[in-house]
Amino acid sequence: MTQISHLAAEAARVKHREARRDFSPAHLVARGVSGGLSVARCGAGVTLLALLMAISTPNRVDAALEVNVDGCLGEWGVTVADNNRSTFPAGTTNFSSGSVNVAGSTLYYHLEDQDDQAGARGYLGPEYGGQAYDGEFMGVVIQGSKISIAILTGQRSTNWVSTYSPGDIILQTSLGIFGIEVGGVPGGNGLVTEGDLGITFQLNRYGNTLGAKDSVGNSHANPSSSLPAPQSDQVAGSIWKEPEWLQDPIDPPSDVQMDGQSGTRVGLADYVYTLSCPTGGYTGTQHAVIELSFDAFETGLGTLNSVLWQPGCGNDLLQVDIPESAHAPEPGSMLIWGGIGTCLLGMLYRRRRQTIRAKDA
Ligand SMILES: [Ca+2]
Ligand SMILES: [Ca+2]
Ligand SMILES: [Ca+2]
Ligand SMILES: [Ca+2]
Repeated sequence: MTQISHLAAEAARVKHREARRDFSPAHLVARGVSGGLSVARCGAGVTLLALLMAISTPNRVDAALEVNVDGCLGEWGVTVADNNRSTFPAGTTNFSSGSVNVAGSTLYYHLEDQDDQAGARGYLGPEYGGQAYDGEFMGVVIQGSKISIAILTGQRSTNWVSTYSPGDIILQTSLGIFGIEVGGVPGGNGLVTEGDLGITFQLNRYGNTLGAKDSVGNSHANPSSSLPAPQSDQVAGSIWKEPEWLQDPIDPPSDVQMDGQSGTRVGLADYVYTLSCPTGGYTGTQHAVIELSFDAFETGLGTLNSVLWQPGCGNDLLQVDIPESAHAPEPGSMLIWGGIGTCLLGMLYRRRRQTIRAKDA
């Protein structure tokens, strides 16, 4: 082994050790967390505070896959390309959902990439619509309280207006249904980031888009005058608790767009919806990417159970279900919590004994 490769191997070992979620007292001492030694002797409140901070620091947890919200999906293990040449993370299978490990993190996914060259009659399951409506890939990564979502689709702003109507993202959680405004007015260069215009599409009974209104009240194509524009702060990337939903017009109807009139705004995601990867990579004409991150704790999300997204006409559906095990506390942190409980009981017991002794004296 040469010196350089030896150093590289050692660096890899160190990195591997760092990546492990080790909250054992010995490990905490080694890392200079002051409470480590005190676990055994159940020290003062400061010690407990240090331990609590060590446990609850999100960056310490499963942070291997680093999501960069830029419209490029390389870090997700996805290469976007036209004419059925896109590739997806190793271990995933088309027309399936589940989880795979990408760069050390668990990626929950739904992969359903239909023929990129299919016209309007192309089957998507459950309905038809071809590449313009194809929901191709959804990935979800949970790292501490940070949730990141990636969507690959044929719903792009350069489609004919009549075939463009991206729905909003639905989050099913332990504290109710949340929505994320997708935005994306028809036409233009298709680059949408957080704070850009929100939009509500109006469809006919066949699922074709008649028009839309955006969050500053402008009309696109020919929406009826009765279609309400989304309220001014329902911008792209905004997160809403318990909004009402507009349903798609095709049987069976399902919730697909926030109505733009209800719910409580609880946050703004780091967000992009784009036709190309600006830092090199995809510059084709068949796909668009939605990529976002937000903090579940700050938005009061509770436990995330499922993420759903579909075009406004509901003819294709991406759905990722998050298993309960994704939210289970780490065995290491359970040990610490158990230790803290024992310490607190011990402290109470000692205090009581001291009180009794003081009385006896
Ligand atoms: Ca990215
Ligand atoms: Ca496709
Ligand atoms: Ca699909
Ligand atoms: Ca919307």
